This record gives sequence, C-alpha cells and structure tokens, in this order.
Amino acid sequence: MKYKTIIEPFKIKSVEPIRFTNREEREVLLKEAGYNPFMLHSDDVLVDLLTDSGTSAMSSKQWAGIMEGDEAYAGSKSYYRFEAVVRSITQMKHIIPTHQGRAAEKILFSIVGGPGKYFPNNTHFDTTRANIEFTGSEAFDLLNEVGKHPEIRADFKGNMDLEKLEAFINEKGAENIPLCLITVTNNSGGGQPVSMQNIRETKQLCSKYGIPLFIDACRFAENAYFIKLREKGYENKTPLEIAQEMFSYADGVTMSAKKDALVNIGGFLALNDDELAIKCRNLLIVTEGFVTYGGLAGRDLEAVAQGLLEVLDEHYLQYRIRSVEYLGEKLIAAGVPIIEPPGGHAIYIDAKRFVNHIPPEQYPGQSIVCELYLEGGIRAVEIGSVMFGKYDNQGKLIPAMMELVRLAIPRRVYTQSHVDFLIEVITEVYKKRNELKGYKIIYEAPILRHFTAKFEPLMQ
Ligand code: P71
Repeated sequence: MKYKTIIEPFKIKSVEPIRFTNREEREVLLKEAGYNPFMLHSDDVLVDLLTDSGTSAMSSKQWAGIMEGDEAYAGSKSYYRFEAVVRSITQMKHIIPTHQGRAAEKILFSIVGGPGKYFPNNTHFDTTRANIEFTGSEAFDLLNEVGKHPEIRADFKGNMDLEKLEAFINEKGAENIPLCLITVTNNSGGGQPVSMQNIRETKQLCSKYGIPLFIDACRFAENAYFIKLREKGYENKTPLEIAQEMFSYADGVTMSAKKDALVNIGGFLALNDDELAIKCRNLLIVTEGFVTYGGLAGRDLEAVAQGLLEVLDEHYLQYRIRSVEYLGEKLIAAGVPIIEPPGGHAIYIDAKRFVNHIPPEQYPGQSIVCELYLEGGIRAVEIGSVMFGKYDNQGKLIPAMMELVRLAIPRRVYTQSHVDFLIEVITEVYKKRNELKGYKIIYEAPILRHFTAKFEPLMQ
C-alpha cells in the first residue's frame, strides 16, 4: 500500500471503561499499596503497562472458540486442535499443556534440575531462574556483551554469547548441564530479539557437547518478525516459516501462552525426548491435571490454538512491532534514556541514566515506577535490583546488571492516543527527574520478592 500510516489491524467490538483518578487520590492509593504497583487495584490504574502477560484482547474467533471448547476430562477435541497447532509451529513430538509458563518450567526443572546442576540462558526471566534455583540448581545468564549496554543500537541484542557458553560448558562439565535455554525475545534484557544464526550456532555448540537446547518461546512470533526485518535471507519468508526454523534447532520448548498466543491464561511444554516426556506427563498429572488439559479448561485450549494462528499474521506483527517502536522513538526524541533499539513487547527506560542521582541501593527503577503512577496513573514494572538484586553474606545488596523500568504493551488493547498520552506523562516525569527520591524496602519475601515487597520513600 502507498500509505505510510500503519493502522490497528482490527475493529473494536467490545470495550472496557477505564476509571480516572487524580494525583491526591493516587498518592493515598500508592501509599496503601506499600509503593509497590503489584499491590494496586487495577481499577485505580489508568493505563496498565505492568505486563503484556495475560492481558491481550482476544479476537471474535477466539471468543467463538471459548464457546466451542470441549470440556471432556480426557481426550477433549479442543486438546487435539491445540496439539495440532502447537505441533505445526514447533514440530515437537510431545505437546503438554500447562496452565501457564511457570508450570511448564516447574515440571521440567523438577525433573532435570537438582543440586550440582547448571542452566545457561541468554537471560533467565525471574520465574525461570526461581524454578531452577528452587531445585537447588544454579542459573546463569550468558548474554552477549552488546545486550548489556542500553545505549548501543544493534539488531540482535538478545543473542547468547557463544564464547562464554563454551567456556561455561568446559568449566562446569557438560554432564552437569542438563539443558541450555534461549529466551526469545530476551525479556529481562529489553525484549531484544535473538538471530536465527545465533539460535543455530547455539544448537551446534550444544550438540557438540551432547546438551539439549530448549527455547523459552513466550514471544516467539515477535522474535520471528524481527528476524524477517533484520536478518539477511529471511525477508521473503513468512513468520510461520521463520518460527518453524527457529524451533527446528530446539529439543524442547517452554511457553507462556499468555504472551504470543494472545490469551489470558495458558502455556505448554513441548519436547522430542520420549522418556523425558513420560516423566513430565506423570508429574503433570500430579500437579496440573490430566495430559489432555494440563490445568486448563477445554475452552482455553481452543483460544490458545486460535491465538497462535493469529499472532503469526504479518499485518498484526507489523502493527505490533511498529506501535512499540513509535513509543520508543518519541521518548528518544524527548531525551528519555531507553534501551535502544525498542524491543518487541515493551519499552525499557534506563533508570540508571534517567535518575543518575539515585544509587542502586535506593532502587532508581522503583522511584520512576512510583512517579509514573502518581503523575499519570500509569502502572509500569521495575526490572532491576528490586526484581533481580541479591544480598551478599554481609547483607549488602548485589545490584542487578541493569536498572530498568519496563513499559509492557498489552496486545491489541491500547490505541495510538493511549500511547500519545504515555509519551506526554513520561516526558513530564523526565523533566522533574532531579526531584525524584530513592526508596527503601521495609518488607520482602525470601523468593520473587518484587511481587509483594513494601517500600518507603527516602526523605533525604
Ligand atoms: C512478564 C511475565 C509475567 C510476570 C512474571 C513475573 C513478574 C511479573 C510478570 C513471564 C515469563 C517470561 C518468560 C520469558 C517465562 C515466563 C513465565 N513473564 N518466561 O514478562 O517473560 O510465564 O507468567 O505464564 O508463568 O510480565 P507465566
């Protein structure tokens, strides 16, 4: 088409009103929430960018699938449709439904993990790391160097560092590495894609040492579209063909369907290894449910199957990637430091540069998150030392690699004027950045503390 405006490739059939609040109200609400946006009521949020997970708007065909769902305990026809679609994309032999991504992780790592085992990834997301560490194993992030520098623009900042991976295998011993993961796109590192070449070479390296490669496929379609846009030789391939090639290098897949399957709940574990699949299915029956529903209703399986077809539509992916990029471009133009280039599902503000007067021990990302809510009712999430910080033996904080604030964009939910509003609010907060204060933690849980931690603003 000769027109340059990329439109939302859908019409809106059903709408959900949002409630407006003023700053005074938000000051009370945020205080009551312990300055942790996870604790806010969503009704008190104007534009909710906490996560792109489970927040998609479903299509009329997905809602039709909800009515079609076969709720048989065993052998549901919805399962077989789900299995066929997942298999057509991943080509995996065994398709095991789970209620969400972390359930797939829990099952997989309960079986292959345990003390003395090591799991490399480009960057583990928090639930993956938690499920690995919960078994007594250790999780390692082997992201390539360029991916660690928010200000450097590169096409595939999610790539695995292959030299480090080989050194890691030699150091830990291949026999102690039950599998290697690669997360597409790299959520903890800015929603940055991984190139086909990098996936292929990671597989080659793993094969050399007899280590299976698993893909954490939450945002596989967005990754496939970046490959189409940026990697030579893929410009004329369809997103489906690209996704199929990505998965052809994998021995297994974990997926939270709450992202690129455009649903509100669901996930799966897919594998080729027959013996491992038997063990996983046995555990699934204990923890999730029978093998043809895995903690989901038949209708959920229908919605996942339909969503997986829709997410690979090129008009959808073009709109999706472009709308996130639009937000990123405008913020860059306003001087706001973000991870460049914009990622697939979110914009990540570089909190270190945004509020360089707040040290990691005072959680700069949390400070920005709170101010975004107070200023404009926007809910974002800290991805920095609140989420990934650890303590040393003396109880001193070991900060995260980066201090980020993620603005995750739910799929098919907000329009361009919502995005223009975001740009105004964030720009305003940026202008006031020197007035922002640090925070201290006054309560935290021993694991995944960011969900329930309570904070207090520092008054210096
Ligand atoms: C996201 C989430 C959901 C989330 C999790 C923790 C805190 C806040 C929000 C979930 C992922 C993910 C990757 C790469 C596995 C999971 C777990 N992401 N891998 O980004 O991004 O999936 O939520 O379905 O269990 O907001 P699950």
